[in-house]
Amino acid sequence: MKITDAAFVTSAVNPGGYPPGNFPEVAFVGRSNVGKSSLINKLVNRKGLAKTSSTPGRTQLINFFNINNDQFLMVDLPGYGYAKVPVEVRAKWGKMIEGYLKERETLRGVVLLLDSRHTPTAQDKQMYEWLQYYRVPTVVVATKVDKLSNNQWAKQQSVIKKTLPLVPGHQLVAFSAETGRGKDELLAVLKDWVHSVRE
Ligand SMILES: Nc1nc2c(ncn2[C@@H]2O[C@H](COP(=O)(O)OP(=O)(O)OP(=O)(O)O)[C@@H](O)[C@H]2O)c(=O)[nH]1
Ligand SMILES: [Mg+2]
Repeated sequence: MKITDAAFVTSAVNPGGYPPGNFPEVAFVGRSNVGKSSLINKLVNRKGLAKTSSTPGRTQLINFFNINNDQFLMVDLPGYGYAKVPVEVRAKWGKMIEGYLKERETLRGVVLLLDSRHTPTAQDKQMYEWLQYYRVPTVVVATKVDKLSNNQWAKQQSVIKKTLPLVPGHQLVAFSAETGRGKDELLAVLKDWVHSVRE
């Protein structure tokens, strides 16, 4: 799939703020600072489209982007698991993410991002289980893989597969927003989803 155009649509905190569900959607979820916004920017070749930051917890809203003039929408969900955020704010984020994933009828698939250097957290595991429970098509992406040697990545790959644990049939894509590794592989998955019909 070739992405020729990407434009910010709107930000929302609840379903009332979502844009009309007229197009297929692909959402990106993962803990704060894992690289969601950087990945979206790399996929669409636009450095500043989704705001990135070295300060965790930057994306606090659900951000919708229109891809290829109404072909589909990409949805940048707020990052979970940032410890320094007050409990009530964290609960609100959880609700925001869950509300979106559960209710959005045009959702065709979710990209779950994990940091390639770390063992998946309890929240990562929970999110992954939850996606399976609701039968949302899922691809797991290990981000920042440029920070690992091939050897280290080989090790981490088995740690991630074992810890989640990764379901047979689910892909684990090594990704780097720095080098572009994994971009074509991920775009191929998105293409299938956009052309799919969910039960
Ligand atoms: N080396 C390297 N750094 C990355 C990569 N992806 C993201 N980063 C860095 O990681 C930090 C967080 O990236 P973001 O894309 O803002 O992460 P996010 O998941 O959107 O974070 P929140 O919006 O806070 O949830 C930034 O400093 C990025 O430059 C990558 O592939 N390689
Ligand atoms: Mg972000």
